[in-house]
Amino acid sequence: MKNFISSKMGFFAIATILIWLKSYFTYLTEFNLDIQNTMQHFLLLINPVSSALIFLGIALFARGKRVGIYIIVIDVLMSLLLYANVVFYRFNSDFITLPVLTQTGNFGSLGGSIASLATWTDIVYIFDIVVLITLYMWSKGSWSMERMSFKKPALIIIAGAVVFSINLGLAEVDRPQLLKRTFDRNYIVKYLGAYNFTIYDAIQNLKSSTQRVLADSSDVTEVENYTKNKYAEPNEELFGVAEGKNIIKIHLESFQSFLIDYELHGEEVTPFLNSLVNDQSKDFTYYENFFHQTEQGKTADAEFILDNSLYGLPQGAAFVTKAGNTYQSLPAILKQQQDYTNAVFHGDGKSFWNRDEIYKNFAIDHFFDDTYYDMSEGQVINYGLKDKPFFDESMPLLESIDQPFYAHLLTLTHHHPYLMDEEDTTIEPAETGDGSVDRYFQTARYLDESLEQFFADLKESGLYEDSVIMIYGDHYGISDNHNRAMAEITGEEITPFKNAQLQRVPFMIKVPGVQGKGTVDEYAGQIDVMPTLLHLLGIKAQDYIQFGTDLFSEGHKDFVAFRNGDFITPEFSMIRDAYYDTDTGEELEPTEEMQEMEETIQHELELSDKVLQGDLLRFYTPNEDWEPVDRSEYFYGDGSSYLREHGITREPNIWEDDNINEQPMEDDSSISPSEEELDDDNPKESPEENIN
Ligand code: GP9
Ligand code: MN
Repeated sequence: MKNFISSKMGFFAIATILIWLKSYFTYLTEFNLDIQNTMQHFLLLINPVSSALIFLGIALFARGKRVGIYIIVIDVLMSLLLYANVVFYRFNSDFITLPVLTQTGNFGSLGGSIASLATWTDIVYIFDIVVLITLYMWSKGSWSMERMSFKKPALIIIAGAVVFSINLGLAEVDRPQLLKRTFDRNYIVKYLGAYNFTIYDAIQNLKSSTQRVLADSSDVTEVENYTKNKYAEPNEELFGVAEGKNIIKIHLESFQSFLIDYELHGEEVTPFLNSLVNDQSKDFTYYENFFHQTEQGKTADAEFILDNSLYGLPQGAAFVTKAGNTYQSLPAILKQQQDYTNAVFHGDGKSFWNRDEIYKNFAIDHFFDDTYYDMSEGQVINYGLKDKPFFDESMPLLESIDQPFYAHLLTLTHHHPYLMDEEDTTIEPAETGDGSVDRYFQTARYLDESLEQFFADLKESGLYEDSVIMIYGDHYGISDNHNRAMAEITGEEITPFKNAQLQRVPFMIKVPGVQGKGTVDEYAGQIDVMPTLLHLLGIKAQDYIQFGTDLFSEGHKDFVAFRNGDFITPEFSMIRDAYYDTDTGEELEPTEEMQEMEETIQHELELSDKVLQGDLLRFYTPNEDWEPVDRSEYFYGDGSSYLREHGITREPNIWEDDNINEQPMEDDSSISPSEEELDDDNPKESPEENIN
C-alpha cells in the first residue's frame, strides 16, 4: 500500500480521487442543481470522474518526475475553474461561459461585488492541492526517471472516455436532447459536470463564430415570415399619438415588482412609485404582469431587448459578443424617421458592458457617462454615481440636447450588494438576517426618493407634461440563492414556480394626452416594448424584425418567454420542465396546447438567436427609406468639454474611468455591511437546501 501511494500511479490515483470528491461536494453545497431522482444524483456523483481521468491522465505521458508537476498544475487549473464557477454562481445562480469571461474585464456582471462573494472558508478549495504538493515532495524521490509505458496513460484516457460515454448515455435517457436544447446551463452541469460544461461551451462558441460566416441572405426569410406573422396591428386610437414627443425612459436597477406596494415595518418601501401606480388621476398605465427576459447579460440584456425587440443570447451578453453586428434599433429608427436625438445617461465608466461600442451601432448620439458627472467622494457608492446626484445632474444635460429626444437614464445605486451611506438611508433594513435581502429595501427606497426628486425637476422644467415617460425594471435583484430570506419576505416557500413569478419587474408608461389605465393585468415582457413605442409614434413596427408585439394592441401576444425556454402565459406556465396553472401554481399534466406553446417558444428563441449568430440584419432592408447605421458617425468624448460648451458647472471629476467598478465597496460607507453580512451570497447553511 505504502509503495502504491508513493508511486506515480498512486499519486495519480490520489489526485483523481481528491478532485473528484472536491467537485462532488462543491456540486452539493454550492450549486442549486435541482436533483430530482436517484439517477440524477448518481450522475452528479460520477461526472467528475471522466474529466479527472482524462485531464490528469494527460500528465502521465510526461517523462520522469515531471508527471507529478503536471498533475499538480492540471489539478490547480481544474480547481481554479471550479472555484471561479462557485464565486460566479453565488451571485448569478449560473455558470461561467467563455463570453462572460472575455467581456468587460469585470467578470461579467460581478464587478465590485466579487469580494463579497468569497469567504475565508473557501480556503478548503486549496486543501487537495496542499495535500498533493506535500505528497509529491515526500514520494518523488522514489519515482523512476523513465517515461512510463505509453499504454498506461492511453488506457486511463480511454477509461475516462468510456466513463464519459456511459455518463452521457444515462444523461440522455433521463433528459433527452440534453446537448441539443442548450438553454439551461444548470442541466449540463448537473448531468455532465462543471469541466465538461466548459468544453461544451467552448465548442458552442466556436460554432457560433462559424455561423456568421456561413449565414447568407436567404436565412433572414424564415425569421421575417415568423415575425410578420406574429405582428399585432396597432390600436387605432393610439397609433401615432406620441409622434414627435420626447421620450424619457427610466431604468430601475435590479427592481422587482414585489417591491411595489410592499410594506416593511408598517411603511411603504417605495411610496413614490406606488403613487404612480395607484394615482387616481391615472397618468400612468402599470403592467403588473410584466417580466424581465434577461440572462447572463443582466442590465445589458435588458437594454438590448428593449431597444431591439430581439432576445439576448443564451450565453454571455450580446452587447459584448455581438457588438459588431448590424442592428435596426429603436433609436436608429426614431432618428431616421422623426429626427430624434438619442441619449443615454449613466454614472459609470463608458466601457462597462461594452456600451461605448454597441451604442454606436444603435445610433446613440450622446452617451453621458461618468465623465459628465461629479464623481467625487460622497457622490459615489458601489458601481458608480448615486441615483440622487445622478438625476440631479442629468437635468441640465437633458435640457442641453435637441428635441425631440429619446433619453435613457440608467440608475445604479440599487445594485447588489445594495450598499448605502448612512445619511442616505430612510428606512430600516429588513430583518431576515440575509444582508443582501435586508439592504435591498433600503436602496429601493433611495431609488424611489431619487425618482420623486427627478419627477419634480421634470415638472419644473416643463418637460414632464409633454413627454412620454416610461419606467422599467431590468432584472431580478435577489437571486434564488436567497430563497430562505425571500420566503420570509413573501410569506411563501420559494419553489421554482414561485421564483418564476418573482421575475416580474415593473413596467409603466405615461403618454401625453392619453388617460392612463392604472394597473392592467396583461402578460407581457421586455421584448414587447419596442413595437409599443413605434406604434405610439406612428411607425409601423411590421417593417422591422421584432419578436415582441405592441402592448396596447388588441392582438398583443401574451405569452412570455424566458431565455432558458421556460415560459408563462396567463393560463399555464412551464418552469424547469414542469407545467403549472399560472393562477394557482398547481402542477398540471401537459396538454397538447402546452406542448405546442413550448415548441413555439423554443422556435422563437432559436430564430432570435439565428438573427444574432448569423448577423442576419445585415441582409435585411426594412423599407425603401432605410439607411444602415454608420457607426463611424458616432463618437463619445470626454464630458469636460461638453460641460464647458454648455455652461454646465461640475466639481472636477477625480475618478478615472476604469476605477469605478474596482472601488472597494466599503469605501466611505459608514454603514458598510460586515464581512459576515456580505457573505450572504454564499452557499446556504445545509447541503440539502442546495439540492432541493
Ligand atoms: C453597470 C450597471 C450594472 O454599468 O449597468 O449592470 P448589471 O450588473 O446590473 O448587469
Ligand atoms: Mn442591472
